[in-house]
Amino acid sequence: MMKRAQENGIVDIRIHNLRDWTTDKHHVVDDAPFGGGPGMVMKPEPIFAAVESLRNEKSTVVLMTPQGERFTQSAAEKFTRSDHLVVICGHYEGIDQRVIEHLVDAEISIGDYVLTNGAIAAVILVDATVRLLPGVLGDEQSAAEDSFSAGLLEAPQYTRPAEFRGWKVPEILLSGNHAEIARWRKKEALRRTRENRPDLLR
Ligand code: JFH
Repeated sequence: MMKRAQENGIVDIRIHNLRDWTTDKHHVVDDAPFGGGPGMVMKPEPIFAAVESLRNEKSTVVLMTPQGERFTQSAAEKFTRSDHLVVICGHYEGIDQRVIEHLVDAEISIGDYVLTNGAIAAVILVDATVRLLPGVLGDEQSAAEDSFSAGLLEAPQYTRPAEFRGWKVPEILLSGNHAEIARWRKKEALRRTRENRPDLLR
């Protein structure tokens, strides 16, 4: 999807290496934390140099971090309206706080688990954001978007054959009664949401 979007001129995705903005012989981007403790911290200078050379007046600078605000569909809808995203992907255990306070517009976490690095999280943010750009999705997809925004999980789906290994497709779906089908889907969507994601029902 991202490849096709790029080929169609809908989006331009570039990957940069922070080490290209270092000035020391060994291209060092990390250092030990002030105050002690385990792990290494990303140095501010290469990140400031990189972002200041890549951003423009319209850029939104995003930092992927487990400490960030949760990434949601509505966050993707906001980012897709941005003209230019600069996504900072760290390695190591942390990032100098001055980057967060003086360079970053949004600190984002994709979920409550710890990845090995920010690039893995960035792929998810970029995918969810790019697919919302006009021309990336077909019409069927855009309509399906409404159902997530409606705040419920989707109803189960079936395709041919109507019977597989003795397991039958719910008869209502073969009935042609569209009002009854809509009612069934609403009921199943609620049941699934209650079972898998009760938090969505508040
Ligand atoms: C990232 C990493 C931090 C230390 C929890 C308590 C102590 C390992 C850059 C985003 C989401 C990420 C994410 C994003 C960027 C980076 C690895 C960071 C610590 C962890 C250990 C480096 C992880 N949603 N999950 N993970 N790491 N912390």
